[in-house]
Amino acid sequence: MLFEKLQDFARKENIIAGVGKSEDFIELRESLKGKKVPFIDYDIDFRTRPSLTMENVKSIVAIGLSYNVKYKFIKDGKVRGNLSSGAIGLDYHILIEQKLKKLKDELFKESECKIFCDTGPLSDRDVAIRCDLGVRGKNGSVINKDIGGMFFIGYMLTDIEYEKWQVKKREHISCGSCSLCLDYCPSKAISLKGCEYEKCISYITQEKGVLSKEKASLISKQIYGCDICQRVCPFNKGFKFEENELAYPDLIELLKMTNKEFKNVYGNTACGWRGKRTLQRNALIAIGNMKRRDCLEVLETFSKSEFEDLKSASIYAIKKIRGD
Ligand code: B12
Ligand code: SF4
Ligand code: SF4
Repeated sequence: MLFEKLQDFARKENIIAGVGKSEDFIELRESLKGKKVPFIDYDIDFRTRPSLTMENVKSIVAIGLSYNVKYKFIKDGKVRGNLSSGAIGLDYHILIEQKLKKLKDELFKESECKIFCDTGPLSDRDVAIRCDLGVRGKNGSVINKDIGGMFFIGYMLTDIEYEKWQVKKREHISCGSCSLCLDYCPSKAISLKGCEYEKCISYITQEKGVLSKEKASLISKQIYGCDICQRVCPFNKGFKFEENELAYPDLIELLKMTNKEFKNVYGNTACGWRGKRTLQRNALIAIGNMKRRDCLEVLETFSKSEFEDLKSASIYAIKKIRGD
């Protein structure tokens, strides 16, 4: 009954939802040993033992929120970069938290729950797989038969006994002999062993500081994130098509933004947290990679910047345009 109510809620809210046991993720311990994971500070025990985060946890509820939208390119002569689809619109951390809070209020108000998305201790993908949302694809993403792999994951540790849910398992698909994501990843960051984050364009666009020439060249005109291994996936062909100017940000405008203007435009998106400087560094590099000679004046100004990352990115861009 409870599980049916959860599925009704999911349909109404346009998400997918599932439930899993809260036992330790023993299988994850080996693969996390000695592995550095960016943006995550928890130790292996916290990452694999839900009971360390919530003492009386009895089951986990996970949800998936699709961001499979393709944005129409704007041809207006402006110098435009690319943002990952997941970075457009209201930050998914906020959206997922809203959904999970609503779910708790509607279905199990009296229960004890702890809500997480992205920044929590457990591995969200492993939680999602445990909760039967999907299976791991070769691009690393959890892939669901109905909505593909372009969805964000959130979860809730609860004190509801797993047996009480009366879970019904869903059907899954698998990659089979497909290897499109491995073939198309520009930096060969993914392999059958997983993702080497230092090589991943998504990570490079978020990494702070001066980027090497090789990394700068790899990011092409990406300002934040990378969708390539998702876009080529046959399971993600059911995208929506929409218009949103922020999907292809005007790079000159981004470079001229004050802190206040940046906060207004990017503050509530999933890429705002990395700060103006990192996105501006990527914008300078993207201008160079697009060889936009008409932007040399702006690049010259930034080449005198007091910030090493912006200075180095503009010098890279100038050299790229001049063919040095
Ligand atoms: C750090 C991080 C990153 C880093 C490192 C990515 C990585 N692969 O670890 C960077 C910045 C590169 C990144 C990029 C992206 N991320 Co990210 N990221 C995270 C974060 C915060 C932690 C991930 C983590 O713990 N990694 C370490 C270990 C556990 O993961 P792993 O490398 O996959 O290790 C496993 C594999 O090796 C696996 N394995 C075993 N056998 C096999 C076999 C095969 C075939 C494969 C492929 C793997 C495999 O075993 C290991 C343990 O499970 C999570 C949120 C969270 N708190 O969990 C989001 C998260 C994984 N990211 C997410 C997203 C959407 C992305 C991007 C698509 C964003 C973008 N468009 O730019 C890209 C995709 C890159 C990719 N191909 O994975 C989503 C994934 C949603 C989904 N449906 O799967 C998450 C869950 C955030 C969320 N809450 O929605 N991310
Ligand atoms: S996000 Fe981009 S760089 Fe990272 S693994 Fe996928 S295709 Fe490769
Ligand atoms: S592109 Fe092919 S191999 Fe990669 S995740 Fe999708 S189905 Fe699997």
